[in-house]
Amino acid sequence: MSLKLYFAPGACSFVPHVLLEMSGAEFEPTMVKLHKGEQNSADYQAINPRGQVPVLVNDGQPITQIVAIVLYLDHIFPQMGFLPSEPMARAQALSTLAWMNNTVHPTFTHIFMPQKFSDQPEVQAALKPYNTQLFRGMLGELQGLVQSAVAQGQPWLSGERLGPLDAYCLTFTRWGTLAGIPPEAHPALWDFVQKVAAEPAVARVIARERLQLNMGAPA
Ligand SMILES: N[C@@H](CCC(=O)N[C@@H](CS)C(=O)NCC(=O)O)C(=O)O
Repeated sequence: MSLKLYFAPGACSFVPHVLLEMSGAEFEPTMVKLHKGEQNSADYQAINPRGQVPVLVNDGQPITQIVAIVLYLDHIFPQMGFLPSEPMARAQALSTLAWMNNTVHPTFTHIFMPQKFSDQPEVQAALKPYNTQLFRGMLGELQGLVQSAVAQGQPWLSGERLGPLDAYCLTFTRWGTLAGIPPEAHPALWDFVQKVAAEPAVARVIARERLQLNMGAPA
């Protein structure tokens, strides 16, 4: 096994980055500078023609898309319990992961990269505030998931083990601060994210990616 992860600091690639770090396996974290357009270079497009992170490469074979990468990591590191094994709990965790990836994540993309959705400046300008409101509502939904996990005595979103939902939750909350949604808007979510960030493997990834959790606060 030879694992390599293409990631960008603070991007959604944080999710597989955390899982790989938790696994204790050797892997090569390889940074892609999205702000410099490295994802559009011929070399990177040969790895992922869609020009996005994350890409996990194992023994020279690339896997794109967070959902596929998470399922693969869950399969090759079964001892980690990244996803629950009980069928209903597993389906619920995958349902939340799919929602995060196909709804919450693209909503933020409308705020951060509106040029991907319209070539008209006035439409782009309108997309930002509208999607910020939607994203704020989704952070509220995430806070509801955190609160119901706590009410059920679950330490993490999918049960007893820290996993992809928790890492994605941290990423979205951090992105929210970048979009002007302060931590105080969702105090229970913010408390939870701090707990996720304090886990040793997560803390190592935060340090490697040099992340500040609250992007609205002075550095
Ligand atoms: N559905 C994709 C989303 C990947 C994605 O949106 N990646 C962003 C970073 S969070 C990216 O690489 N953006 C660079 C670009 O689109 O130019 C996945 O699950 O991997």
